[in-house]
Amino acid sequence: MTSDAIPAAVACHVSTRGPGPTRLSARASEETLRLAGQARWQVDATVVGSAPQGAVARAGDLAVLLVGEIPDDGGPEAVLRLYHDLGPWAFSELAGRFAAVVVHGAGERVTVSVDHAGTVPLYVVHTWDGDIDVATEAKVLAGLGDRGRPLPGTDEVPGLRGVRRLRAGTCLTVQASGHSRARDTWTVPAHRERVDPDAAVAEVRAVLEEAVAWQVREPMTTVLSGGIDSSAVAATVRAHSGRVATVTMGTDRSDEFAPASLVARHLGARHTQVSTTVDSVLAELPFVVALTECADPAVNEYLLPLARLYRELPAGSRVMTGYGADIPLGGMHRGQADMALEELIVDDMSTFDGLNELSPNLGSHLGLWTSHPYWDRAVLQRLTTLAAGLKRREGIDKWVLRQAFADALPAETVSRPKLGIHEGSGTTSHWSEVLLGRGVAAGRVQAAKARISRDIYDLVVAGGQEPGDVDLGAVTTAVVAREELTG
Ligand code: AMP
Ligand code: PCX
Ligand code: MG
Repeated sequence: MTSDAIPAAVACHVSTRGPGPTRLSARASEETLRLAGQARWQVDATVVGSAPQGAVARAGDLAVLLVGEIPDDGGPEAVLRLYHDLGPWAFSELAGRFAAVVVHGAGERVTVSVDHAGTVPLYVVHTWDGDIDVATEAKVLAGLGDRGRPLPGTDEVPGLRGVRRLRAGTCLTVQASGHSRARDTWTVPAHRERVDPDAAVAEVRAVLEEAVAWQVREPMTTVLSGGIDSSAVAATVRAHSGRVATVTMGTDRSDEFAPASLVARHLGARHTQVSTTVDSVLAELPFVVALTECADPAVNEYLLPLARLYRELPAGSRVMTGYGADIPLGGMHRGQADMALEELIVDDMSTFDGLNELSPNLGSHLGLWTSHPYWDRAVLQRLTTLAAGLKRREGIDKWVLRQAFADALPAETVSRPKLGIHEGSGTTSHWSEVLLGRGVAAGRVQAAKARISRDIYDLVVAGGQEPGDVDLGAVTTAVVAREELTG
């Protein structure tokens, strides 16, 4: 599949064990490339994307593979130039939505890095035999890590022994000989800046404009709920490109069609509505778990409706979302005391890593590329470092964002209270009712969701089962029979 909307590489598996079968979920062109090769140290990469060859740049004894994208149309060549000058510190300079693998010499040294927020996950196995495997999905490394070494800057993946996930904003150099070293390339800002409210409003708008500008690539659709986050993104796309295409999904249980249409009309958007059943949304669970490789039930509940909606979008296109704005802006904490907001934001910003909410895998298995401008590095930096008093002001949540788009959106949209996608689509309440219908006690519904997510994780991530072969009804029956959930 060749499409300008899709990066040259969206997934990879790099190995010093020679080319072998690998089963990445991403759907696009796939090629096996030799990154380095001499005697023992051949390094082969299976690369999936719109132009896998174009994802690799070489110079001297360096080869760089770039998965995802960096600003200014910089490809792997830009990474290579920077790496040439700065070595591993190159990755502190790079903003973007990417994972990168640098192979040194004949492959006896491999450097890997992910972006500031780890939005393109990367998993590593380094065996005691000296083999190195790196992949954008943990499950393709299952079984390789039995003799895996510990690695700095990484966390072990639950259920997959020896498979390690590179932490957000980390660069790791692994030597075949055994020595390895990790460096921070970005850390969640701990400080807050004193910014005049009017200046903050202007800066938030400007920084979001820049983030959208570098990530717009046609064909592109903005997934729109009609809430402030996605409406601000749609307005920014419209301002940048002179046009915007939007899509809203609703179910037989609940929808946000009216507020989304209001925004679409205001922006003159090419707007589509997708109607589906809430049952088909819930049926995405095995796919969502397989793609996020995360068993967190809350995150999976947020992603279910998005995963279902993505199925309706044409392969080869790009999707822009408003996902994640609530994390640095503290938008999920309505009703909590103002004093606590700063602490709640600190908590949310210290727990995102590994949830893989922003992983491109959720779209790339359908041939889509997703981007989330609120988690662009500069936007995230700006939003995080603003004092909480600019985030909840005059009793209004996400005040600074609402103010920033007050002149670009209908007044009703600017003041619309937050409604999470899991609520607006009826996903949360439907799943709860299914479980109550199976006899789960009201106070045990969350526990049941967690157990079901965990069981599915064990099947599709640790167990390597195809998500399409998982019977959610059977998993639910097993969990209800096994756990004490009914009393
Ligand atoms: P939320 O923060 O819960 O509104 O959801 C995260 C993102 O998902 C939003 O910013 C939108 O980009 C997208 N989204 C939420 N609800 C819908 C919907 N009903 N239809 C299409 N996209 C949606
Ligand atoms: N969201 C939030 C993020 C969900 C919380 N994630 C976290 N704490 N890491 C958002 O869009 O910002 C909803 C549905 O609310 C998704
Ligand atoms: Mg919303």
